[in-house]
Amino acid sequence: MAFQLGEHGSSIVTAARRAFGYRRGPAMTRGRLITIEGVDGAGKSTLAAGIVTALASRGIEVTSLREPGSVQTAERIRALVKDPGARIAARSEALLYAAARAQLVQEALEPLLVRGRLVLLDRFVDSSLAYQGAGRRLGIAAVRAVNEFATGGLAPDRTLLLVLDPATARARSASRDLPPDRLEQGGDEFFERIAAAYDQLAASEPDRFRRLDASRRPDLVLADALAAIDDLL
Ligand code: ATM
Repeated sequence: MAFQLGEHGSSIVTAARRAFGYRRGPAMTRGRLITIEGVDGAGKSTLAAGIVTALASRGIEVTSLREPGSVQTAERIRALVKDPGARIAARSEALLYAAARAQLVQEALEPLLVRGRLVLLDRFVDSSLAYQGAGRRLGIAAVRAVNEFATGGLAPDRTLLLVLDPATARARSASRDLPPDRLEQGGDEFFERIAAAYDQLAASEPDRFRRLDASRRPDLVLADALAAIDDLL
């Protein structure tokens, strides 16, 4: 999953910014950014892999990335935020996710989008709004402001929200046979607040979000996901 771009990546963005005078990603990007969101255990990784395979069979190339991570600095932050032994305050946690995101935007997302690539991203700003804004009770507006700074305003063209009740999602995660990471140690109410926040975010931006019922078979979820991004391909 690790993804690296050379130093030239950011200079392409800088040159494009100079030429077109843009500040925000979506205003001039030629590529497409599709994000996948949902509580842990909802099937995001399975869906991402399914989309990549399905599009490849149609000759459509897609770059698949994940958050936090995908570039070296962000992968290091990932290891820290997931470490069950780390003592991290809620505000520090929000800033660490935002720092990982800022690095990913500058080092990978902007250069890819400027080059016209289709990018599939497992989690983005909405994860911070749901997990830190609602789950950790930092407030959606405050976390949104931090992320606006981190991303320069880059927003997804489409967001696929995998909807699954938190209890079922937690049961699925537990069956993975891995020890719970630091985030997964949150209680039931933490995950209920996250799921409710995702619902509210989706309702507030119906053009960007597509809700997918993740309680169904993976092939049915995949079929819906492909239909939900078809207009962007
Ligand atoms: P996964 O890649 O396994 O989804 O792990 C990332 C964890 O970080 C996930 N934890 N759980 N449960 C969700 C959490 N997370 C945030 O809390 N905020 C964020 O902004 C992002 C990107 C992830």
